[in-house]
Amino acid sequence: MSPNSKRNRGEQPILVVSNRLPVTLQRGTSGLERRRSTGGLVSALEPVLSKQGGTWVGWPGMKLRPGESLSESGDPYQMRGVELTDTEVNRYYHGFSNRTLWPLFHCFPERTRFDRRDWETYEEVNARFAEITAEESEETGLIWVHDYQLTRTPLHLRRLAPQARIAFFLHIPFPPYDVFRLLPWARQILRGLLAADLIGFHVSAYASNFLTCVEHILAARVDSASGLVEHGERTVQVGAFPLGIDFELYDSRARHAGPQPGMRDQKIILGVDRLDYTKGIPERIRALERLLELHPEHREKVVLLQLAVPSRGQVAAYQELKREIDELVGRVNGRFATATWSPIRYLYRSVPPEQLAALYRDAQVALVTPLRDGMNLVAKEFAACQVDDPGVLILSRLAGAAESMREALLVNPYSLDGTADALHRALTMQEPERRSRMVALRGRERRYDLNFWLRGFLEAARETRPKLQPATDADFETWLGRFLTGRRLALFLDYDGTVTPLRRHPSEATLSTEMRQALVACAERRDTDVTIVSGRSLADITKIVGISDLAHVGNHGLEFEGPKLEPFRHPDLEHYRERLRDLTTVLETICIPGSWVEEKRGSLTFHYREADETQYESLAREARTLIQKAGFQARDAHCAVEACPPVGWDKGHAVLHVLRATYGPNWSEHVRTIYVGDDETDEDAFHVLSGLGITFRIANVDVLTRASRQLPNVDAVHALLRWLARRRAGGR
Ligand code: GDG
Repeated sequence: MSPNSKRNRGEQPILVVSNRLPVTLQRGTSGLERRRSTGGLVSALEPVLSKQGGTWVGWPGMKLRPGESLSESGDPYQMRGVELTDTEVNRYYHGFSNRTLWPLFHCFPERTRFDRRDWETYEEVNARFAEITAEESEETGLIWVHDYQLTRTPLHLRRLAPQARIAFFLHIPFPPYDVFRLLPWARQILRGLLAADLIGFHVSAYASNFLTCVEHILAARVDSASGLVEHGERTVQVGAFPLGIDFELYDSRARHAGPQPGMRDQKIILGVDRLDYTKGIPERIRALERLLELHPEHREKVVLLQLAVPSRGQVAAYQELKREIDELVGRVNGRFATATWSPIRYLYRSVPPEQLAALYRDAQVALVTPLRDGMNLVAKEFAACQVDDPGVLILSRLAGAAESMREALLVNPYSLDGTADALHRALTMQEPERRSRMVALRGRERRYDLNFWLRGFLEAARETRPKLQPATDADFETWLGRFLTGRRLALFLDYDGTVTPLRRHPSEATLSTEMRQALVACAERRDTDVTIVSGRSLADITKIVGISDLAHVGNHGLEFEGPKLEPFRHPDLEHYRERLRDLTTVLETICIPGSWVEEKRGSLTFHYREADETQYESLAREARTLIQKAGFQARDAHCAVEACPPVGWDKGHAVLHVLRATYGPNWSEHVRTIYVGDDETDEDAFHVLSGLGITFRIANVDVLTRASRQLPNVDAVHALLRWLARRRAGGR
């Protein structure tokens, strides 16, 4: 059977990207062995791809030798491996994924390690996942990236495939703002995710945490009610899509599995987990101990059967946890065991799916008490397998599953007495109450199963999404109203790309009538001074704007003049003007059709906007090299490289100089500053003004800006200027 042959008619193949493939490879005595990977993500996605076909990109767990293949004939979908070196496994997987993001996202900051090298490797590996995915993405309607190991992959994918439909699903919690902001790379993670079109979480609380973080950390515009985020010119949809299980599969396995030896003699309290400190296994054992102390009548009658699947054994915290559990099991068994009974049976391994279904079916109680869990599928699988005499589910309030499984006995896993009480209640609960609860739990899991989740998510991912309404006066009032009250305003605006869209040739970038009116209206206010800050020459920018009330800064700050300013020319300008002529001649030698040199009497720009796109990278590289060789500073701009004199003077210095020259050295006490720009060179001004003013970057999705906020385009700048022109009178 060829890959994809099992695909249901009408369903498009999907491209799933996750850290692990559904099989893990091992080289044994008989050659390459494939083992099914364990864990919630594989449990969720394996049935989907098996049914629908497609490709799964992920790490197979080891390096393949020439001639060895991941796939076997009969596989219902294709697999594409991403190979990792030992150092990468250590830094990207054990390091940043499992020592940084996993504990932090589960709200264990004290267990979280922050290491720059781990972060750098995480970034490199995420980029590699994107490259390999992009190679596979040609015939795919949707690229679906999964989980915390790959939060940067959507951004790298967006660079490689700008038009692709990209969705992301997080399988673990998204933490509250106060926890998430501890991460030194918080902004990068948010930007990585926002390159997707749709971002899904298990429950609405995580989606809402994410939106709060985006609002506070990126200062992006968010519509919380509809889950929309403005990110550059794109609108990103964020939502809750609670994962379900393949209910019928578990139900049928439970009906067909044979009896489990030794399960009928005692009441079984079942725990099933990967061995992970988030799962609350030690707390669970202590709660059992408390039960046996408080209710001796349960001694010799109940057994806690705890399955713990080995997980992340290379991370020290997991090794310590294993030791802790071994000791606890020994201590509690030693304390209560009799010649014929021990209260805890502990299995440190995984069991086959059929046996697991039988255990779920025959257990009287499922004790699911994670300290924090994205969703928790064990709780759902238990309900699906309860086909005989109904048992009772005890579920931690801190699992995502608790948001919907309200008929379970909900507990705080940190409260040993609370959990012991719930255990006693479950063990003594009469059949009518057990059945009433289990019927409701099963009914919901049957309705909201894996298919329901999949359909809902895929529909949302493929839908044409609404755009967030453009920023309104109410938005500007919220961001700037109090900041401006009673103060004079110094407003700085970049020109190209800020008050006028970028054109093919700089000479075409003229001011629209509306923008001109808005600028004039701002400048006419007695409490506002407007300065245009441009990379063009002073003569050029003054001429092209042509509004006499404004101040103008040219050549990235090297020269300026204005109604309240002494004209300024940087003392080294003349010297560099000479040398620029030579640089122009040199750069002209690499010009191909569609690229040209613009000399600006102080700096110059090498443009390549109209050249063949495949030449962009090499042109920029060559230009940078020649500019640096000539002793100038090279800076990337939109389809251009700028050559600036290396005089330690930029737009930031110029803005500070203008502010001091106009309002005196104590200007920051009585003048408010707003700076709006779209370019790398504007970042110097954002840097200088951080904390002193409010800065806006007209952003595309790729940039990591120092600006306080982002605006999507020139239209939004126009709306801002109109609001500034009409706002209530300020200072003086
Ligand atoms: C992450 C999130 C979220 C366990 N032992 C055996 C076995 N398992 C299977 C279970 C279940 C899966 O592993 C565990 O899933 P969980 O959801 O409980 O937890 P995580 O692995 O931490 O999963 C979690 C999930 O992703 C999905 O989004 O719910 O919150 O942390 O399916 O059955 N399977 C077999 N033998 C075992 O011994 N066959």
